[in-house]
Amino acid sequence: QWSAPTRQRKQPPGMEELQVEKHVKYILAVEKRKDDFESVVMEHLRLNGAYWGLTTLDILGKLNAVNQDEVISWIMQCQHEDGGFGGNIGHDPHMLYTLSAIQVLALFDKLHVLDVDKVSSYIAGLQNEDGSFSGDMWGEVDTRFSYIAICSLALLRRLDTIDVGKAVKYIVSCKNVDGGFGCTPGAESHAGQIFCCVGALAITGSLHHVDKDLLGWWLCERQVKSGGLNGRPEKLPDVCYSWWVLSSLIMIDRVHWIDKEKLAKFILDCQDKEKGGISDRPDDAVDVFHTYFGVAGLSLLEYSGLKPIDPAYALPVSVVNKVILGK
Ligand code: GRG
Ligand code: ZN
Repeated sequence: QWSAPTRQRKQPPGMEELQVEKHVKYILAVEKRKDDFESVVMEHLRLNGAYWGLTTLDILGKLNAVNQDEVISWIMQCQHEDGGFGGNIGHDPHMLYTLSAIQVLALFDKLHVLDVDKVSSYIAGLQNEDGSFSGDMWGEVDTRFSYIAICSLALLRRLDTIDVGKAVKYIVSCKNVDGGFGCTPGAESHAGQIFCCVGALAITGSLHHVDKDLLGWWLCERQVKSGGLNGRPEKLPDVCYSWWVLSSLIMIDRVHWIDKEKLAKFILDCQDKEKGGISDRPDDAVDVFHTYFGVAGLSLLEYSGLKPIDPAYALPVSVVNKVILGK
């Protein structure tokens, strides 16, 4: 659907280098810490955090630095009787953590440890009559959950357990006159929501519902003077939009509408060159979330030495090829 990236681009002179070793050290340290501020606030998000950290390590070619058996055993303890996963042991099940569990197991090529029927029936059970999805038993509806359901079931090769036609129809009902998508019908376009809708449409082979020129225009207007991207008009740039916006532009074949070099420079300027990690904007504090989006963004920009990442599945292309195409 989108052209395969080539990995040969050299960094122009004067551009910061990606501090690979420092970022690896930073992520490994965050994975181990249990009692500092970031770990405490992230307690409920740990499975999602594990996905961010481990995917970043894989893109950097360092996934083997973690103890795979320990991670898998902890993930399986986050699963509930109904098939869904919580963000940590003893936490309630939710779609988001269920996707993270599937993604991390896919990274380790260990999807076979799952009871696929059980997990897919948890996800399929959250589809509503109008085709939309709720995030958990409490019922909040959002196109984020449409993406999560579709991405999860595609990775499990069980898209047949939901009504894909209705799911697509619901996503299309969230399309706005500016070409973008919101979280529910009529809600404002936002880059994060656009990634979810375009990603779900890409996975289900339904990108013909997108007005690529109109949406491409809205997305490329997200680039500001510093080279960074924002998530909506008039907002500040933030490294995470290097993922949400760029992946969407690639999926609709309009990535040449932004200045890729300036964006790479913005991301590289957000590195903590001493302690490792990447922040949302230059000179802010780093976190694992923005470290992932910075590295994943650079991978989408074909930065040399990084594994290519798939813009729809948010996993290394090699992992997607193995899981989806069996090669
Ligand atoms: C596997 C990559 C992946 C994702 C899973 C959770 C999810 C699916 C998608 C989330 C999409 C989304 C809504 C992202 C936006 C997150 C974000 C930075 C929200 C901030 O919004 P505001 O309004 O910030 O607080 P701005 O930048 O508009 O000021
Ligand atoms: Zn951000």
